[in-house]
Amino acid sequence: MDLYFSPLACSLATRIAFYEAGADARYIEVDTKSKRLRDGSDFYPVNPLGQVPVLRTDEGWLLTENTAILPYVADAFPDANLAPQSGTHARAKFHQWLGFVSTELHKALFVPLLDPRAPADVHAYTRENVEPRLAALDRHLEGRAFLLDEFTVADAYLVTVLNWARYAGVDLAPWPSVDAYYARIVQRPQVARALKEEITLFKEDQARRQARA
Ligand SMILES: N[C@@H](CCC(=O)N[C@@H](CS)C(=O)NCC(=O)O)C(=O)O
Repeated sequence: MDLYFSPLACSLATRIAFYEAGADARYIEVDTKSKRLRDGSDFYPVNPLGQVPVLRTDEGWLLTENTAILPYVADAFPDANLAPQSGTHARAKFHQWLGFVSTELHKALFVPLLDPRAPADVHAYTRENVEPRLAALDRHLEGRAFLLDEFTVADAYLVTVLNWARYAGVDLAPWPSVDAYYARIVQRPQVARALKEEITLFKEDQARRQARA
């Protein structure tokens, strides 16, 4: 499979999923600002929205949306146990948390907080929404190691999103269970490996931008 990704973007969750599964994949870097791949080719034919992640499956079809890609990867490697494979309740809870991370954290909080083009009142409004969402997450994570009973791709997505907190000026300390969860999950060997590699790629990308400026 091919993963179109951008360093430290939400596509990191799928890289973590592949690493946790011990699966081979091809990683194709996208500059989401210029909408070009590293070889200069146009990314819009791959995703008309110009967003990562995009997964090209082994059959050659393209899949977008974290909430579709992550369960797809989990289902493709069932031995890795990255999603509940049966049980209406367990599957529903899995999708509940994927939806929460995607809509309540990723899109509702971090996209506006990280976007320098967002007006100051949008930033102020968004900051008001940080507390109730992280407080709800904190209550859920109290006494738990993962979002569900075991590590799933929902955790891969959550750690990816929480990793943006420092860049968004959000201190996780007021939510001790969230803070401890993040500190713990980044130490998982495959999460640490994925993060380390993408931090290097992110820095290289920044250096290229500065050299062009
Ligand atoms: N709805 C998509 C959104 C993905 C998304 O927000 N990707 C960001 C990176 S985290 C992106 O590519 N941003 C560039 C842009 O929107 O132009 C999903 O959940 O997968």
